[in-house]
Parts: sequence; structure tokens; C-alpha cells
Amino acid sequence: MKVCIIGQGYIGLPTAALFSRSNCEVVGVDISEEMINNLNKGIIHIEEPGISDIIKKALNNKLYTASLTPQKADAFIITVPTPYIVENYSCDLSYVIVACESILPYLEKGNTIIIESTIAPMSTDETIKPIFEKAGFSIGKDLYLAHCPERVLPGRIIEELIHNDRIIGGVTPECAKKASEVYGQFVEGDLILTEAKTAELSKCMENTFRDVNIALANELTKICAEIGVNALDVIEMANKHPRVNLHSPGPGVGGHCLAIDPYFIYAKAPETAKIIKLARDTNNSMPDFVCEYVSKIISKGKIAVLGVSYKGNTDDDRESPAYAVISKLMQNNYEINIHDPHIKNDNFVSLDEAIKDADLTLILCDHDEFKELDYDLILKNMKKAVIFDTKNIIKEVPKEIKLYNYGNLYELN
Ligand code: SAJ
Repeated sequence: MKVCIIGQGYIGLPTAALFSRSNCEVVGVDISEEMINNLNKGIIHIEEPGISDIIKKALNNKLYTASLTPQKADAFIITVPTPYIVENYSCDLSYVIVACESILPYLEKGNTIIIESTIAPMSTDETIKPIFEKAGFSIGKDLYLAHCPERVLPGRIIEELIHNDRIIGGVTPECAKKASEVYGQFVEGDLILTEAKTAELSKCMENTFRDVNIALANELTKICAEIGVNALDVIEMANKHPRVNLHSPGPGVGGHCLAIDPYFIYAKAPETAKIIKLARDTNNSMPDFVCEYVSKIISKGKIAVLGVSYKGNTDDDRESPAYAVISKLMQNNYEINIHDPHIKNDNFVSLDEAIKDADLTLILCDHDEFKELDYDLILKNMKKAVIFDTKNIIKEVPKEIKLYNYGNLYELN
């Protein structure tokens, strides 16, 4: 089988790697000339265990080529980004549309086209299918079209692409069957056949489920700060119940999935999707909540901010709530020094520099490095030894250090 994959990012490249490992011929297409040249030399731009070796082997065996233009193939897979449109929260399909149009000259009867990008419900039927129909193809007869969302965790992508169950949403049952034959090349999890719109909404709902549950934990934190209860103890106690799983509160929700996908559903049914929108608003309000309590700890002075990635142990800072916290603190005239051992940025400083003469250390991300800080250094170098841990990662500090977390904010009221 020959597969042409449009988009060689976090999902497209690992997918290309796995097809080539299963002896499929793969063309990986991207708009970045620099990336394509590098890929053809075996230089990989994403940090993901296992990919580099597989791609290098595939280049040697002539099973993988990176290219600026598509080629004829049996299956085409679209893995390009889908951001949301800020004005109305709807899904920006422009990259997907351009990708679909780019393969039109290479399509032949019998080909299968799979959209992996996360898209709003109904997008495949209402927007993507007509692109191919206008070009004269009948879907389900000449071409087979399906939406098959990816569901993988960065850092474990290869492992999860192989073993996770896969939703195969066909525009027709025949489309789903053909798409499942494509994934059958390397997927060992179950291939679950359904309709395109069901696949679209289930992917968006997976991330919405998490977003709503995090909002509930964040709301609980606010209630506890107001009425004087330890929110972290409440979560621990409630989770002793076998059917309860309260999530963890934090400074907000980041990343390119949880902070975006719920809007795709909201934009489709804004009058009805009330909990979904409220959860988004609640999570978006957390940077303000953090800043409010920072101002109760210190009214002015220097703050050492630790961590700006959207989640721990990654260099990904897309949609990170840390940036909202930082910009608000700067507006309020605090002096900010940022330290993040996972992100390269000339404006960031070392841990020593960040905490030097600081009035407060503010933890916004749960990198492992922050779980056990050098408390002697903190006591020696900070002006006041105060830590505000918004991720509840520090379990114990020496008694000379004052630690605030979401368990004791009520002390500040
Ligand atoms: N967060 C909390 N409290 C929690 C859990 C997470 O505040 O209890 C925050 C994190 O700090 C982070 C954000 O939520 O800012 C998102 O982190 P995450 O680990 O929940 O999710 P992602 O965006 O890294 O990955 C999700 C995953 N989806 C689900 O678990 C349902 C992943 O499986 C998907 O493949 C991915 O979205 C995606 O691509 O859609």
C-alpha cells in the first residue's frame, strides 16, 4: 500500500513512520521547505521517542520520502492543524480545505481519504465531502472518505498510535471499511467503525469531558477559598469513593486540545452547550484567580515564575495559562523573572537568577524539577521565603518557608 500524508507534524510524522515500518511506501508532505529538506536527510524536528530511528531506516529502505507536493497513492491522510476562530469560536478548517484541494490532481478511483485533524461535528459531511464531489468524484463509489481522529499523548505517540483503539468514521459504511483497512496496516487496538459525524463529536467530547471536570475542580477551589475549607483535602476525600474522580485544579487549562475542542461543539449549538461554555469560561478565569491571590500575598515586588509549559515535562507552551498570569502580573507592575528548564527563550533566566531577591516564588507548571526545590537556596536567596504552588506539586517545605497552595488560600481572606 502507498500512503500520502499531508502535514508532517506531531501526528503526521509518527503516522508516516509507522506505515513505513509496516512496509508501506510513504510520502510525507508539508509546506515547510526547510522541514522537508531536513526530513530527507534524516533530521527530525519533533522530540518524540522512537521516531528518529524508524524514519532513518525508512529513508535507507526507500520507503519514506518527504516532499513539498503530494503524489499518487492508495490512501491520503490529512494531519494539519485546526485552530479555532476567535470571533465565533468555530473550527478553522482552512488548512484542512487547502490540504484536500492539494491532493485533487493526484486522486484516482478507489482511493481512500482520511481526515485525522480534530474537526467540528458535521465538517466531513458538510464541508470536506463537497470538495471531492465538486471535482467529479462520488463518495462511497469512486473515493472513500472518513474521519479518524487521533487520540495520543505526546511523549507516548508511537506506543499509543499502535495500541490505542481507533474510531473510524466513514461517510458511508463502505468508506469506514476501506479506512479500517488502511489502519489495519499497523494499529493493534480495536478499529471501531462508525459514522463521520459520530467520530467528530466523540473526539471533541473526550477533551470536553476533561475540560468540564477540570472546571469543576477549579470552581471547588474558589468555593473553598471563599468559605474556608482545604480544597485539596476535599478532592482527596471525595476520590476515595469508587465512582468519583475529581480532577486537579490549577492555573487554567492549556494545550492545543482541551482549550480548543470544546469551542467546536459550543459554536455548533451555542444556545444549548451551556455547561461546555461555562467550563471554558471557568478555566479561562483561573489566571485572574491566581493573580488575585498573588496580590493578597504581596502587593508589589519581585516574583519568580516557575514553569510556562502548558503541562509538566513538555516544551509545549501552546495556549498555556501561564502567559495570561504573567501578562496580568506585569500589568499590575510586579517585576517578573521566568524560569522554565524545558523551554528555550532568551528572556528566561536560571532558577538561581529567578529567585534572587524575589518576594514570591510562583509555580505555574508541574515540571518534575519543581517537585523538590533547593530550599536552602530559597531561604538564602529570596527576599521573603514564600511559595505559591498552583499545581499542588510541593508536598512539604522547611518551616521557615511559607507555602500557599489551593488548600490554604482561605488564610489570605
Ligand atoms: N489539567 C488540569 N487538571 C487536570 C488535568 C489537566 O488543570 O486534572 C490541565 C493541564 O495542566 C493542561 C491541560 O489541562 O494545561 C490539558 O492537559 P491534559 O493532559 O489533560 O491533555 P492534553 O491536551 O495534553 O491531551 C489531551 C488528551 N485527551 C484526553 O485525555 C481526553 C489526549 O489523549 C488527546 O490525544 C489530546 O488531548 C488531543 O490530541 O486531543
